[in-house]
Amino acid sequence: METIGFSVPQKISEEYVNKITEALQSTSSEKIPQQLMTLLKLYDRFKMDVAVTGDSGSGKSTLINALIGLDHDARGAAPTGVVETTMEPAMYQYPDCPHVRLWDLPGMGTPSFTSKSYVDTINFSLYDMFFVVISERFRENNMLLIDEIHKQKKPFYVIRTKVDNDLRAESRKQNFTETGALTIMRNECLKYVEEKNLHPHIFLVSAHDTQNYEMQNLKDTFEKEASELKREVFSCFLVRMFSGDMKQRTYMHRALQSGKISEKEVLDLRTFCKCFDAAIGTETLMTILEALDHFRLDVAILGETGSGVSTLLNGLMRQRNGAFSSVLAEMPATSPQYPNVRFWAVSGIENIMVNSLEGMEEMLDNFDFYVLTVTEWKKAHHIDLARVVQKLRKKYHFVQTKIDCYLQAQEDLCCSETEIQDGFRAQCAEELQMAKLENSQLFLINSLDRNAFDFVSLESVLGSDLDTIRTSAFAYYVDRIVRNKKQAQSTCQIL
Ligand SMILES: Nc1nc2c(ncn2[C@@H]2O[C@H](COP(=O)(O)OP(=O)(O)OP(=O)(O)O)[C@@H](O)[C@H]2O)c(=O)[nH]1
Ligand SMILES: [Mg+2]
Repeated sequence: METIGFSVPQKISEEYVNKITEALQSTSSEKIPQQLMTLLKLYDRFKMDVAVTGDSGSGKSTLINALIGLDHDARGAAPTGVVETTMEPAMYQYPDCPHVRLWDLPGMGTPSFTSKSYVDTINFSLYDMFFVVISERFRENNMLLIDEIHKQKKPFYVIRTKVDNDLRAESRKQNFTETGALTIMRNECLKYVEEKNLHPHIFLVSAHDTQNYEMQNLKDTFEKEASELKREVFSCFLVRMFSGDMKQRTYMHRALQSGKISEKEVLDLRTFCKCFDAAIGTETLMTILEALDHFRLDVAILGETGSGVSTLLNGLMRQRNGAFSSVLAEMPATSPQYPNVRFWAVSGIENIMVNSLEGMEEMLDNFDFYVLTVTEWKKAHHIDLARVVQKLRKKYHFVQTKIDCYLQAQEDLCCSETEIQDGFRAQCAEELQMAKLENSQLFLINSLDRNAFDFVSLESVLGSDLDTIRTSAFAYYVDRIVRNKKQAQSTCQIL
C-alpha cells in the first residue's frame, strides 16, 4: 500500500502520555473510551460553587455585584445594606466562566449567625472554593473561617474590601502615601495566613471603585485559574462522593438537592469508578483532566486544487493576506478563537485519491474533524472523501466555496439571489441524501467576505462542534496510547 507519509505531531506532551498510560495500566482497555466519555461529559457540565463568606457587613454582596457587573439597585443584583442583609445563601452566575457559581452567604457574627455556630449552620462542605471577605482589619472570625476551609482542604482567596474607605481615613495622617497604606493592609493579612503556613492569593479591592486597586487583578487571576481550580475541585468531589464514608451520604444528598449532580450522573459515575477501580485517585483524575485541557484537536480543511482550501483557512484564522497557502501544510494554523485546535490545509486531494484510497484513509485518520470544500459540485470527489471519513467514524461538514461566483454565473436566471441559494441547497441536500451522507451540514461561503452568506454560522457551528468532538477524540486517543503501551510491554516480554 502506498502511504502518503504524513502524520500530525503529538496531540499531548510526552509527559502526559507517560502519566496517563501509567495510571490506566491496570484498566481493561475496552472500557476506556466509553467510561472516559461519561466522565468528561460530567466534567464539562460540572459547576464549581464558590462561596463568598466573611463577617456580617464586610461587603460580600457588594463584592458579588462588582464581580458580576451589576449596580446594587439593578435587577438581579445581590441585596446590600448597612444592617444585616443576606439571610439565605443566594446563587449568582459568574459572567465569564459559565461553570462558576458564586454563592452570597449570610455574614458571620450576628445574633442570627453567631460566630460559634456559623460554620455548622452554613455547611461549608457544600462549596468547592471560598472568597474570604475581610474589611477594616483581620479578626478572629476570619481566622476561624480560614481554619475551617483549610481543614476541608479547599482552595480560597483572601479579599480585603472597602480599601477606599480605609485610604480615605488614613489620608488624614501626616506622611500618608497610598502605596504605604496598602502595603500595611496587605502585610496584616499576610502575617496571619503565613503564621498558619498558608499562602492564598490576597487582593485589596474596593467594590465601589472597581477601576482602582486590585479588582481587575482579582478577576483576571480567578478567570485564569478557574479551569485549573475546576479540575482540582471536580477530582476531590468525585473521590469524596465515592469514599464510602457515612458523612458523604449527606453530602451526596445535598449535591443532588442543589442540582450539582443528577441521579443519572451518580449512577454513571458509580459505573465509572467500578471500571477504573483503585487506579482512580485524585491525582490520576487531575492528570486526565489536565491532559484534556492541553489536548490538541486536529481539523483538516480538505479539497481539490483550486477549491479555495487556503483562502477558507485564512478566513477562519482571520488572516487577510493569505498567510496560509500550502498543498499539504507542514505547519498547522491556530487561532485564539479555537484554543488548542490545529487547522491543516489539505489541498489537491484528487491526486492523492487517484493514487491510493487506502493511503488517503491512513492520512485522514490523523485528523479529528473535517471541512470538505467543494467548488464544482458535479466534478468533485467530495462524496468519495466523505465516505472515507464516515468509514473512520468521524464527523465532517461540507463547505461550498466561492458561492459569490456561483451566484454571479446564475445572474441570467429570473430569480432572486435567495431563491437561487435555496434551490442550490435543495439540490445539494438531495445529492447527499442519495449518497446516504445526510448527517453533515452544508455551508455556502465566500471566504473573502466573512460577513456574507453562511460564514458566521460556519464559525459558530465549528466552535460548538469542536468542543463536543474534543471529548470523544480525547477518550479514543487515551484508549489508543494505553493500548500501544500495553502492546509494547508484551512485545518486550516475549523478546
Ligand atoms: N466604601 C465602600 N463601601 C462598601 C464597599 N463594599 C461594601 N460597602 C458598603 O458596606 C455595606 C455592607 O455591604 P454588604 O455588601 O451589604 O455587606 P455584606 O457582607 O453582604 O452584609 P451581610 O449580608 O449583612 O452579611 C454597604 O453599605 C455597602 O455599600 C467598598 O468596597 N467600599
Ligand atoms: Mg450580604
